[in-house]
Amino acid sequence: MPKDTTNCRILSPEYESLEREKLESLQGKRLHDTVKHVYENVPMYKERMDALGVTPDDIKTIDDITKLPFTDKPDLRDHFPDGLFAVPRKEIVRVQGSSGTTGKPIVSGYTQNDIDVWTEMVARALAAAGCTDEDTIQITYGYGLFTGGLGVHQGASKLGATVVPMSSGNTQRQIMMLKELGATMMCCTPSYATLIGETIREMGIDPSELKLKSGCFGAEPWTAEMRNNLEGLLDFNAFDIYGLTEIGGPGVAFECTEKCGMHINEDHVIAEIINPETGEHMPDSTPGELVFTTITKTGQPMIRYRTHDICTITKEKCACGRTTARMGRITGRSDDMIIVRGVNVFPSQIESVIVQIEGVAPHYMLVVGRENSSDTLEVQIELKEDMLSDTVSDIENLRNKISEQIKSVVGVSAKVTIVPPKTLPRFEGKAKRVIDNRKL
Ligand code: DLL
Repeated sequence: MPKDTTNCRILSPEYESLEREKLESLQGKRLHDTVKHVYENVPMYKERMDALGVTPDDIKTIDDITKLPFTDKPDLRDHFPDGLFAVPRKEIVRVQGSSGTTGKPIVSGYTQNDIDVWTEMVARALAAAGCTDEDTIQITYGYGLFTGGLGVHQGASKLGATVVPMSSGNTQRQIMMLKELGATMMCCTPSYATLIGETIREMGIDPSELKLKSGCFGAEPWTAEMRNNLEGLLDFNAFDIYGLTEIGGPGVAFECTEKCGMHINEDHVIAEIINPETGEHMPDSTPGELVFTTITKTGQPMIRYRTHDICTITKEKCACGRTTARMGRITGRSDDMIIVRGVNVFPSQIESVIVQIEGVAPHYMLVVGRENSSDTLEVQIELKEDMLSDTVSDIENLRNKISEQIKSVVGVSAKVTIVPPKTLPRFEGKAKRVIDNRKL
């Protein structure tokens, strides 16, 4: 552990260190209340529960959760934008979002209660990383619909820290502010933190000239090696933080100083690990798909929401004193989503762009890589045979058009490469349209 961790603390021991039996009984009660709330207010849940012959009164303990139907990203898309709101629109005080599967964003509506719950979850994560009112925290997650910037901002403000709301980008300026304002904490994606660390070294700045002691990094998968590298670059403590828009944003789970898994805020969510093929529960510490049910949200509660993130969960007590279950690093996805520079990208979004463009065939391949600690995305697309006679400038125009459309629909810039007809692989079974060379 490279830096002082004396301020790292358990913010709400009454929940974070609650005896498991009491915690699970609290979860059961909150689950019942949430199920009753969505049954009475969200037609989709009522229809699905009626179809299964389940009523809110059948849900009394956490073990009853398996009686409930799963939800998934397409449900959010099909009910976009507010079909899953469980309260009148006037009670929704915020909407946050992330990219969906076909260009429509995934949005989540928050009541003031939901913002307070989320703020508490992030505050616990930051407190576990040592944040107090003595700290200055530079927030380099994007602000906007993405939950990273505002989410961490709220949590840091609750702890009374001095917030520097930089948002992402402009690395030189980030570094200048880190130095001048003397931030003791920094929060962003791990790949951007690495880029900042490398740039600092290239500029000849010694990390001891900065005051950084720790940071919470997440929104994309990273490895133990990436953490070691980052901690070495900036001589500080790098903690993992996990979350997703649908469940609340960052802070759903977070690391403590033991750095052996992320504590799930179980008084606010119930986590399950299922076999993605059968939907059945997997034993403790066995990898499977993570599923969340929110049990304190009122605006847009989610019941058995399939994250498609693959990881393990253990309920063994942690040496830090918290009793909450811990999830391991995300090791993969049970769908084809990839995260490029912090943006969730689905091959189907790119496909939806390609099929609308004349001159190219609906065959494509996404190649993801990493250069200078930043993700790269190349989209290879086949030219149609009847376009072969076109001039170089026609093809260049086509390439630019596709590139612009991808940027506007998906939200990331990609290098578009037009390849000759019939050169990309064809698939007999499930198409494999992503080559990820990042070795995450
Ligand atoms: O990425 C929320 C967030 C912001 C988390 C800032 C942490 C820090 P979405 O844009 O909805 O929300 O993307 C959620 O990102 O299902 C995972 O696949 C991935 N993800 C998030 N945190 C981690 C992490 C935010 N620590 C999706 N490790 C999730 C690995 C992560 N993957």
